[in-house]
Amino acid sequence: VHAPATVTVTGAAGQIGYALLFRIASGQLLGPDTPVKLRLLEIPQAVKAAEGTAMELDDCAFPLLSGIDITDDAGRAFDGVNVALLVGARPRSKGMERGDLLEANGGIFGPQGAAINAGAADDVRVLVVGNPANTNALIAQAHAPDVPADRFTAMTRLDHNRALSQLAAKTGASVADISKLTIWGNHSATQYPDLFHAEIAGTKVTETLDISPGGKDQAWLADEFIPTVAKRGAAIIEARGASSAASAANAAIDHVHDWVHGTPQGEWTSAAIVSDGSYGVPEGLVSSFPVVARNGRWEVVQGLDVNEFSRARIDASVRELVEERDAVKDLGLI
Ligand code: NAX
Repeated sequence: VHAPATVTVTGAAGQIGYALLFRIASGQLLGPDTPVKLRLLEIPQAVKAAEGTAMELDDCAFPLLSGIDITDDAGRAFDGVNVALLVGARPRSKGMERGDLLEANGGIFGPQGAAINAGAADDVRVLVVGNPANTNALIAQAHAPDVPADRFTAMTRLDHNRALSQLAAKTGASVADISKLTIWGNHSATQYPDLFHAEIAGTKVTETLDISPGGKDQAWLADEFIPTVAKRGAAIIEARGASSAASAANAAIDHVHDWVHGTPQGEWTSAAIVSDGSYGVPEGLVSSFPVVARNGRWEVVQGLDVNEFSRARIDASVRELVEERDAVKDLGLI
């Protein structure tokens, strides 16, 4: 059994927090050998609700849960943190312009990045879930100059899992047999779920589905698969009357678990990480790539052939990230 790890969850009283905390405390985030100390960060008005969730966590008597602290102070929340899950964010309200949204979130993710810089453990890993996730991660990272930039990531794993599920439904395959699918770019409607390298039980999807230009399945790819994955969040809200929560929590667990324990041999996944310039994505942007985790670090899968269809879509999503970065720069948030 390892020493306890400190896991901080922001927005802990929210609906993703409610789906996430019990899974962390039961050992699904870091594995059965790592006890967990939870830190719940909330805004003052929601501290009481977080206390209620903590009472339920107590009542589960999880053997691996070695303590819960609840606070509205970022400095306390991130002191000694090993894994930081930044879930709480400022949602877009009616009539809010993009600049206002970015500014409101800059006021959250800037100070949280600074608190991570000041107090986090040397091995800290940060996953930003709160939207706009990629740019919120960029803002936090910019405020943490002493933390290696590659410790800041944003979540596109839910998009990845949604794409797996849609491809499985189309082909009748099991999700477990699908590999090498990629989400590129921003966690937004411009994201590009790429099937051109995907395999089902080791056979290229392009041998089963004719998704090449002019091919019989190209319309399905462009008009069904891609928009269904990209707009799945809106479809969930429409059906459930609330946004994705359990599936988002599940994706956060998958992301951190793979980051710490490694991705399976011969497979890859998707995560938004700080670009090193790979695939023409400007250095420093937090953009989604095909990635493997090795020795506790994300590495971009290199050498993939990017066709014209993919190039145009990757570029469009990256352009949106550049615009968001330029906007937060102009606002003085980075
Ligand atoms: P909720 O509104 O249920 O919960 C958010 C919680 O964050 C609230 O309890 C609020 O008090 C808290 N909060 C706000 N500001 C805070 C701050 N400065 N410090 C600490 N806590 C703060 O939202 P929920 O459904 O849990 O979603 C959380 C975030 O995840 C949203 O930004 C949402 O857009 C985003 N999502 C991201 C996804 C992704 O794939 N990257 C998918 C799911 C989800 O939509």
